[in-house]
Amino acid sequence: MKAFWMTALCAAGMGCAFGVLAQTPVQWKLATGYRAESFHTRNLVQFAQDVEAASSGALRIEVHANNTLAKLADIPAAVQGGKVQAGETIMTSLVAEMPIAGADAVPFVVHSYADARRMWGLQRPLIEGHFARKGLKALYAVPWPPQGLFSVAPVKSSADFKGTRMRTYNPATVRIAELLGATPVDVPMVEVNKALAGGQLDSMITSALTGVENQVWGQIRQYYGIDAWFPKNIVFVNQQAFDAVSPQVRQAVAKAAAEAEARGWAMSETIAQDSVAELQRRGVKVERPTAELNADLKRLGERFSREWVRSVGAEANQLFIPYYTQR
Ligand code: PCA
Repeated sequence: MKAFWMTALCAAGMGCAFGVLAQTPVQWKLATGYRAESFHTRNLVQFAQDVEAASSGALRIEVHANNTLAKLADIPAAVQGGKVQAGETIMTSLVAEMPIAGADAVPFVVHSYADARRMWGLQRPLIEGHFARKGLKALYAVPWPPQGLFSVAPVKSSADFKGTRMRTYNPATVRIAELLGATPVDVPMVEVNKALAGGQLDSMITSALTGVENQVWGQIRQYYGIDAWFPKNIVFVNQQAFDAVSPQVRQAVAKAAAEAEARGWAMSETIAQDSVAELQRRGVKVERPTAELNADLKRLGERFSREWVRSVGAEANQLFIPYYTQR
C-alpha cells in the first residue's frame, strides 16, 4: 500500500525524493530475443546499470536475453499488454503494424553509419508516433552492422540463387529471396548455426557479426560485403509503466537511453570491422561482388524500393524525400 501511494504521488508530480523511493524500488523486466553476449544486450545491461545508479536504486531494470522471457516476435505485444514492462526488438519485424519501420531494410538506401544516422533522425518522429499510439514509449535505437551476403558456394550473379535456400529474418529478406528465385527459410538469429550445420541453408544476408556469433565458418565459404542495409534494434517501454515512476526517474531513463544510443552506435561501428576481420581469420573468403552480381543486386534493390514506397504511401515520401534532398 505504501508503495502504491508513493508511486501515485510521484506519478502526480508531487516531487518524490530518490531517498524515499530507494526503500521501494520499482522493477521493470526487459525482454530481448538476442544472446546475452551480443553487443546489443551488453549495451542494454549497461543502460540498466546506468538507470539504477542515476535513480539511486529507485528503478531496477532486469534484462532477460535470448528469448527467455518472450520470443523476439512476441516482445512488442508482451510489452503493449503489460506482461513485460520493457523490451527490445528489431524494427523491421514491426512492418505489419508500422510499415515505415521497414525503411530500415530497403536495400542500398543507407550506405554508411552517417547515412544511417540521418535516416534515423528523419524516421524517429514517425516511429515514436506509432509507438505512442500503441501505448509504448520508444527509448533508443541502435543499428546492426551493415548486411552482407554469406554463401556456402561462390556467387557470380543472381542466377546462382535459383533453386537454393536463403535464410530470412523479416518480410524484407523474404521478398529479396523471392526476387532472387531462392526459397526463403525463416531462421531466428540464435538458431543460424544449427540450421547451417543441419545443411538447411545455402546463403543469407545478415551482418558479419551475426556470422561470427553463429560461427558460420564450418559451412560458409564466402562473404560479400554488399552493405545492403543497416537494420536497427529498438528499445521501448510500456507507457503506463513509464508514467508510474517519478519525473526524476523518467529523466534518468531518458538520459541513460540517449547515452545507450550513442554508445551502441559506436559499438556497432567498431564491431562491424572486427567481425569482417574475424571471418577472414576463420577462413571465410571476404570478397567484393562481381560486377554482374552487383548490377543484379542494384536492380533488385530498385525494384524493392519502388514496391516499398508504393505499399507504404505518404510516410515513405515523408522519409525518403528529405533523406534524398537534404544531404
Ligand atoms: N543480425 C540479425 C538481424 C540483423 C543482423 O545483423 C539476424 O540475422 O537475425
